[in-house]
Amino acid sequence: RRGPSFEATHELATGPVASPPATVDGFVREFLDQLNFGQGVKLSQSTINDQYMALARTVRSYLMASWLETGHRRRKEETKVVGYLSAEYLLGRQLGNNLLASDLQDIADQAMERCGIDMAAVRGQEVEPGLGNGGLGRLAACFVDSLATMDVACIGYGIRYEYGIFRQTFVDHRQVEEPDSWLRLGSPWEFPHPERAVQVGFAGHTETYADEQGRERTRWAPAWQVRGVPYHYMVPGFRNGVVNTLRLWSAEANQAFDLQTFNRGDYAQASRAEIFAENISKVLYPDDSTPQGKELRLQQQYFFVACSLRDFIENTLPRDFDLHRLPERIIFQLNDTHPVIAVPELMRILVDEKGFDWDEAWGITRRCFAYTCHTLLPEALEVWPVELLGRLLPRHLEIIYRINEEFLLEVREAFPGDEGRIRRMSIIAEQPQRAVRMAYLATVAGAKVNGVAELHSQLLRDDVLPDFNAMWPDKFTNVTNGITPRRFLRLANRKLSSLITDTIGDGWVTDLDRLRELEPYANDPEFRRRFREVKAANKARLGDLLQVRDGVELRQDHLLDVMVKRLHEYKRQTLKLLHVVSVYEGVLSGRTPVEQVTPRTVLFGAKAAPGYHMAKEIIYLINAVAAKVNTDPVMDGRLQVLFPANYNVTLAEKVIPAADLSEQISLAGKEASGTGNMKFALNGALTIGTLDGANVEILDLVGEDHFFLFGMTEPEVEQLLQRGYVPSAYYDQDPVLKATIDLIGSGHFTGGDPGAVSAVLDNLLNHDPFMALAGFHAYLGAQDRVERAYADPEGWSRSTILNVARCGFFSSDRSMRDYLDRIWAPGQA
Ligand code: TH1
Repeated sequence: RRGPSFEATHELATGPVASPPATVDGFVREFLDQLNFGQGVKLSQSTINDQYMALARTVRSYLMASWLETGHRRRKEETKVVGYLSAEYLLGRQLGNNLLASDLQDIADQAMERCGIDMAAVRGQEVEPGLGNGGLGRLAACFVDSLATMDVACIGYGIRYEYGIFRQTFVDHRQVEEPDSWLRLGSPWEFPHPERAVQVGFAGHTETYADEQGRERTRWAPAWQVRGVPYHYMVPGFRNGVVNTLRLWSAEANQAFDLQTFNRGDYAQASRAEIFAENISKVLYPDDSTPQGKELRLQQQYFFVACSLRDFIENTLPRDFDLHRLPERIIFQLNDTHPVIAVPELMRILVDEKGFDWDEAWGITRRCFAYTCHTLLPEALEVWPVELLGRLLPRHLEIIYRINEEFLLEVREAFPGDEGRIRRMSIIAEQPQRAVRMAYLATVAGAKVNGVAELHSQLLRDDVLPDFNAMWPDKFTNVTNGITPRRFLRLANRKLSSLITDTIGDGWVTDLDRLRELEPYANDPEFRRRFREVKAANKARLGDLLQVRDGVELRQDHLLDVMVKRLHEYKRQTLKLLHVVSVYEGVLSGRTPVEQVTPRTVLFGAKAAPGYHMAKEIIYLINAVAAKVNTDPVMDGRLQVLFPANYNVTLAEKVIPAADLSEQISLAGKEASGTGNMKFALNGALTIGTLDGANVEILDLVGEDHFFLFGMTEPEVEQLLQRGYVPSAYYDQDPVLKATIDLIGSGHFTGGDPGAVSAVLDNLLNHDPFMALAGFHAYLGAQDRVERAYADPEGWSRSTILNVARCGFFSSDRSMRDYLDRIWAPGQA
């Protein structure tokens, strides 16, 4: 039914593989084939899930020719490949993106209509693969999208978690986590390749022996092994015939179960090995920016990295490839420290398995890796106790020791007699326990080290790795993060996309700097009116969704003020909440006449790491405040707080295009970059924000008349810390702050129980590590400026248009160009 068979076509592989015709007829035929022969049902009996599965497989079959062609071309090309190593990929739904990339949106809509199928319901059937926590995982997904669109050879390597980020619900205002069984109804986008499985060893011991030439060699005898099975995902470029590959590894037992034990009747024991092995890729650790040193997490890290290196060296490079030339063919980009164990793994492969000299192997390894650091929080820099690493990966620990020894010799040579520096720079920390500092290992091994925004890269040089910067200043560079305009503008905001395309053409989708051409239209009243119409339509769409999804009403006449991101103290959701309560308290106490309150809906979205107690208390408090404020007649409905549960990529795509105000209010020096900030600005929201992360660059580009800046600079934060920060002093001196906190402390929001909020309030008044109280006054001032600006719709529209026009820089295509120029192919690009 497909013409030439797959095998025959693939073998010939001289021209394009036949795709189904890109017409409504062709699409309907392929879809019905998939429904009948793939899913095994007739249209009349099919469920929504059948229809979703068949539609997904239909879209797949349109992309298949390009995928095969791209793979074939890459094998011939002999170019350098980017091996993106990331423990997280927060992909979001695939159907819409793949329809967009293959330009089949309209055809699919018409085809489904012809089949009498509700396309919106079918789209709603997809469970997004939530294989990441937040910004770091989403960044990886944006990067692979951009590389495909730019036709750069890239393999994304990661873990196929059976359970992604937990599903959040609220019970009595508190977060409850439920497992995310995203694979339950089938996963039509993945291609398992058990024939490409690789073995990964763990634990055991090392031994030395003499090879044929009498050289002393080391080998590792692992105590146990698991099988890594790759699952391939298509990463289509935007309408360019390119489809790259994301290769995610799933852990399986080598032997399903022990038949003898099973026959003896000990069923639990018989399947123990299987369960043990499969645990490795069972679930994503739900911690964002604060790793916890759990053994299973190290197993996950080594597992996917060992699979990936093996896969690239043995199965992707041509047979008999001379590994001396490895750096010509691969650059492994380390997405934070999670994959850094790849460094000793490559050394082990080269030295122990391939018989390379140490120096030779090290010369190669240092050119095969580059390291991206995504944080500044000291508690977020991964360290692995020597005891644990030595037990799980004994050979890797030996290799790390030797890397460290030779590195410290280098330091001694560069800075003779400076023993303090040597202790500071050692890859092995001695206190509080002996542990491997993964960021240092990555910095020593990496050809380049980059931060993710200008400010962050500077602080990385000055505060986190100053000794390394002194030694190798040229190693350090910046690449400011970006977001893919395909998903976050073209797909998520079709109305704004059409308006932009009607005005300046559609080149912006792959060349986002072209948005500059919108600047003159900021002065065009008709364009501004259409821009406002788009925002209103997006708000209505979000209202419809929230009605169905959460049973809440989104007031269409309100300023929509949005704070969506992981729940973290440094991001300061509490500061936003203090603002909300202060508005309410003002009315309650009679200080503010209610008619003077700008009608506003504050929308939060945030998951807390399940073990992060304070974050969960803050979630409780937000929900408690919402319940009161939303229903207290004194507010006359002018202040609403919404907190839809389970914020994820799918919800983001609806929330962001509807937002008026974007909250980016972390304490300066704490948010490495942020990427939500970019998504909002590009969708026509104005930012209220601090001089932190990429906010600094957004402000530079849009100009301070179109950005609500407030708060301390990073050096001012440091100075205040030096002087001694006393949060209670702000409480004592600012009557509005005092009244706000007292209202919370009175139990007003918690059924008269002050104890229910004491953890959050005690922390604020006595510690406040992220200086929410110090920021309160300036933040309220900035919110006043927001309200004055919002009262002038023409001025507001003008600013939002200028935000869109001036933020083309934040395309992840630009980030990828910067990686190519500064890290992956300097001098070549
Ligand atoms: C985030 C940063 O917090 C954020 O500022 C940045 O925009 C994003 O990465 C992308 O660069 C991080 N996420 C994690 C997650 C883990 C560990 C460290 C970080 S930093 C698990």
